[in-house]
Amino acid sequence: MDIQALRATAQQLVAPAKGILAADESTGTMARRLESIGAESTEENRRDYREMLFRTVGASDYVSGVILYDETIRQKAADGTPLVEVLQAQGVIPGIKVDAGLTALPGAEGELATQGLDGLRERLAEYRELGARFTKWRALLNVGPAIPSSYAIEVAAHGLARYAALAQEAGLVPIVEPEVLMDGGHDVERCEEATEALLREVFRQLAVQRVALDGMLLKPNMVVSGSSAPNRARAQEVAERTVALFLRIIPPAMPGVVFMSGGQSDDDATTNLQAIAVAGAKAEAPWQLTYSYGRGLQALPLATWAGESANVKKAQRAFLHRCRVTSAARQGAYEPAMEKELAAV
Ligand code: 5MM
Repeated sequence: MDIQALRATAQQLVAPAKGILAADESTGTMARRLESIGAESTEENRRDYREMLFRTVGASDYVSGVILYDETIRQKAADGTPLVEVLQAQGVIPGIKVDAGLTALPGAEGELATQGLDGLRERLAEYRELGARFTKWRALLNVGPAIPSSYAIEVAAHGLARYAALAQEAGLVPIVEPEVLMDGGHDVERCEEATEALLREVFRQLAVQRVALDGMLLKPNMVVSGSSAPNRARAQEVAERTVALFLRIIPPAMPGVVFMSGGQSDDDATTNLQAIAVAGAKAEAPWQLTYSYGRGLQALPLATWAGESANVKKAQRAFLHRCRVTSAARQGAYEPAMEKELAAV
């Protein structure tokens, strides 16, 4: 394992002012996204939409890497250039989602497990050939009155560490994504409790399976209230709980935490990241705190594009705007007044 190379890539991905674009929606998820704007989910439409994002001039000032899906890493832009090369030409690092989605966890009602370990070593080698330099695997825990169970937590952490060890062996930086799902009416304490249990087990398994923490990144949820909770925690509380929890658990050797937006609105994802950046700086957090947003960066450009080629420029301005404000938040420099900038372009 070339740990120097892994460390260099991990550090590049969390470079100052930058973060990651998650564009790794599987075909089913992408179909739902396209349906939401009245567009058909054809291979060409999926390509056109992602090409629009990847060719946004200036976005590479804020986006260090893009997580791709299997279809996208093999796709060519309309002019025949591989999409991977479109990214590389701008100094953006291509990454790839390598889990194969979720399935029911046997014997655990309402709980899920991630699939995709079979044949992973071979798939990783192929993705490296195709240009990927980092990877992502997502484990998901639902929150309910009696869940997550310690069984689901162990299975999730074990899979994440198995994947991470294989990714490092293949020369790819693993992004380890343990998600406590925001869906539900649970309060912020419950999210914190589940996130703590999950992260503790994840770092235990990473150690057992000999993953080099300095050559990986963590993609967690923020500590937030459930999406239908009656009194949702505000940004200040989200930030204080998230940073304090991470300081208790995450070793300083790891270069960065790249948050998901995790179903928050793009406004909330920005405001909470801003508060986290401020709290992290105050606590002298030893890792970079930045973004690996899917919906948090894409909601506005997707709606603006609406499946029409005539809207490409406008949608690119919307994407660039979300990249700018999210980067500002990551630096603790976001102000709500920045939202007016979009109307001015
Ligand atoms: C949790 O979702 C990840 C981050 O995106 P958000 O910022 O929108 O939460 C994202 O990378 C996610 O893992 C993929 O989009 C999931 O795709 P599939 O289709 O596999 O669920």
